[in-house]
Order: sequence, then structure tokens, then C-alpha cells
Amino acid sequence: MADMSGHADHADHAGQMNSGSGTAIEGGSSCADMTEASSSAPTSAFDLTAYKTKVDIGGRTVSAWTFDGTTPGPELRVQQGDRVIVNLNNKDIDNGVTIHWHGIVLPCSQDGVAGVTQDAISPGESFTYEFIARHAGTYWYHSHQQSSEQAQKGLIGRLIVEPREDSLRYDRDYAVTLQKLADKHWLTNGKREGDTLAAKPGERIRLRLINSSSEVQWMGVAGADFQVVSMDGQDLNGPDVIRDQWIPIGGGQRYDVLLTMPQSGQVEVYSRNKEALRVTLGEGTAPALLDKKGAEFDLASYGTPLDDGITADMTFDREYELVLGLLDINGKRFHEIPPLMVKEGEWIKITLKHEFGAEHPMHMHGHLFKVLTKNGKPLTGSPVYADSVLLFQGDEYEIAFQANNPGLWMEHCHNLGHAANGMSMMINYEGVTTPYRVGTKSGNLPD
Ligand SMILES: [Cu+2]
Repeated sequence: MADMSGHADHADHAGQMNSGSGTAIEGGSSCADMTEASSSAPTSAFDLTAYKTKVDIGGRTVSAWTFDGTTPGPELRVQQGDRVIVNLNNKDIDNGVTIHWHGIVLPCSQDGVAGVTQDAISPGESFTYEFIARHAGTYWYHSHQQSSEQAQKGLIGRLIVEPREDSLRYDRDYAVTLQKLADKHWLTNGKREGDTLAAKPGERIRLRLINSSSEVQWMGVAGADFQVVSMDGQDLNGPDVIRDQWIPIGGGQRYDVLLTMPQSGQVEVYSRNKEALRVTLGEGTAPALLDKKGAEFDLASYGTPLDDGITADMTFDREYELVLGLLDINGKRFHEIPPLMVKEGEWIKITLKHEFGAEHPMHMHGHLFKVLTKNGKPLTGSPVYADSVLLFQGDEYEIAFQANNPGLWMEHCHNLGHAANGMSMMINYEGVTTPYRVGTKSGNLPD
């Protein structure tokens, strides 16, 4: 078994990026053996059952594939540092299910990728996931077996890791899932006419916006100034108070906003072009809405700089370039794309270029990376640490991470239709193997 010792918690982000969850055995090791070491961490245990049922989406009943009968599934809330144990049962999802803990840095065998880190769980079978929730923040979970089909049919849920100490102060903490169910019903927290959340004048509200759909959602806050306090679960440094800006949330991404309720009237947090994607906070008069052509939030110049020593001009052990096309990476698809090889301890830089086509929210498993540059320029605001970066046509980003979590990790577009068409590849540590296989013979189809 891999040595999992020496993973103290780190408050700072540079430290966070260095807190992987496993250490490779000399001479090679199997992903299947990379598990969380025992410890005295407090335990948060859950049972989830995947099954088909009908759900009420607000005055209308539709078919869905669910965890525990709802979509999104149960919100799992844990404390930072907890040992999270989730026993997943598959009742009747014929082709099998898994759970991928999106954004969580965990041991390879717990990543939930069918054919890479485990076999899909057949009907009547179960699998227990176990990992330490090292990093506080807003995460989510979804099946990573035929994920383009299973996530949109409803096999998703939220995972919130509450910080042991929060420098932010707020009175209410709400998570909000933006969803497209069955490829047609736009839902906010499972409701087709938006959600309404209680809030009193003067209260501070933290809203954790999770885009579980494959399409970019431009979200605006009407009726209050706000701060973007976190992206992909990772806090931003010195977040500016802003107003009337549209935030682009790519598929799989999370943005946490913090706002103070006005002395009278409501606050509306809503999508620029999807009527059903909205949250109404408080009571009274509805606020004036944003100009649809108003300013757009830019992660490259938001918040306050903080030197963590990780920059584009530092020395990297390996540098890779990924050119994103319409539905390919470097002109190739799936296993034709050579994996990015890394060795434990190395610093890796990846240049992502999006030359042609629709937006690509590129998601990396098993690691947090730092966004170094956007379109050739270093970020001028807060450092941004994330598990995904959203590229529009013409965009170019440099990102960096330390190879500190041995395993076999997916790197893919989180427009899951794009992933299912080939925008899916691997980041592989040298010497790490897997006993599992992808393909129609094994039945493991992660997308
Ligand atoms: Cu894409």
C-alpha cells in the first residue's frame, strides 16, 4: 500500500497545492492500491443509492436517474479534515455507475472513473468511497460511467466542505445547483421555475453556484453589490466588491458569491439567457435587472495579488501544449491523444490554446492547478487555483501544478458531450498502472 503519511493540512494555497494524497512506491504501483491511510480524522459517513424514478421539478413530474430519489442528490456537508465515507449502491442503473468527486484531491482508487480507477458498479452491487476532505470549498459529485448520459439524466449532487475556520463572515450559506435534466429541463436546485431562499435585510449571504450542466452559464447578481470569494472551491485573495457583472461559469465550475441583503427588497441571482436558472433572495420589491450587454467578470484582474512563488517564468520540469479544436485535442481524440507523463515531485506547465469552436471548460482530476497567464499576460489580481479553466475561442491560458498525487488522472472537457466525442485524455504518473480497462468489452465507459 502506498505511503500516505505526512499530509498535514495547509492553510495557504501554495501549501494546498503541495498536499497531495499519495506517494508512489519505488518501481511502480497500482492505482487500485492507492487508498487513504487510516488516521484519527473524524468520520462523516453517508449511504447513497442510485436508482431510476420520477421526480417533481415543480408542478411537473419527469423521469430521472437519481441518487436517493432526487436530483440533485442529497447535499453532503462535511467539515474540512473529515474522513468522508460514502457507500454507493446501484439498484437499477443497467450499465453500472460510479461517483467522481469533482474537484476533490484524493487517492487514485477513490476517483470514481470507470475503467481507470475502478469497475463500474453493476445493479445489486455496491462500492465504498473513502477520502479525507483536505480542502474546504464547494464541490460536487456525479457518475463517471457514461458520464455524458448519466449526469444529464440526474446522477449528480453537491459536496460542501465547510472550513474549520472561515475568515469570511456570513449569516446564511446556500448551495445552488444549475442543471439541465434529460437534456431539456433547465432547473435550479431541481426546480424548473427557479428557487426562492430566505434572507432578511442586512444579512450576509454566501451563495455557492455550481454549474452541473455542460453549457456556460453567465450569472448576474441584481440588487446588491457582491464579491466573488471562491472559484472551484478555492478562496480568492482580497476579493473586490463589484456590481453589475456577468460571471461566466463553465460546465463543472463553481463560483461562490458573498453579498449583503439590502434594507428592503429582493436580490436576484440569475442567468443571462436561461429563465429557469435563478435564485430569489428575500422578500419585497424585485430589483432592477442587469444590462444584458453589461460588464463581464474577468478572473485575470480580480482581487488582490499574493506572491506564492509560482510564476510562468519559474523553471518547470516539463512543459506541455494542448491545442483545443472543435472536438479534439492536438488534432486527436481519446486514447489517440498521448497522455501527459509526469513524475512525482515535478512541476508541470500546460499551455492551453483554444483555436476554434464552442467553449471548453477543461477539467483536471486529482490536482489543483494555478492559472499563471491569460492570453499571454500574468494575472494581475488574486492568484487563482482551480480544477478547471474555461476557454472561449481564441483564448490561451498557462496553468501549473505540482505532480504530488501519484495516479492516473483524467484531463477532459467538462462539456460532457465534447468529452464523449473525444476531448478526453490522461495525465499519468510514470510507473503507475491500473488493473481496470476501458471499452465495450469491460463495460467501463467513463466518457
Ligand atoms: Cu469542450
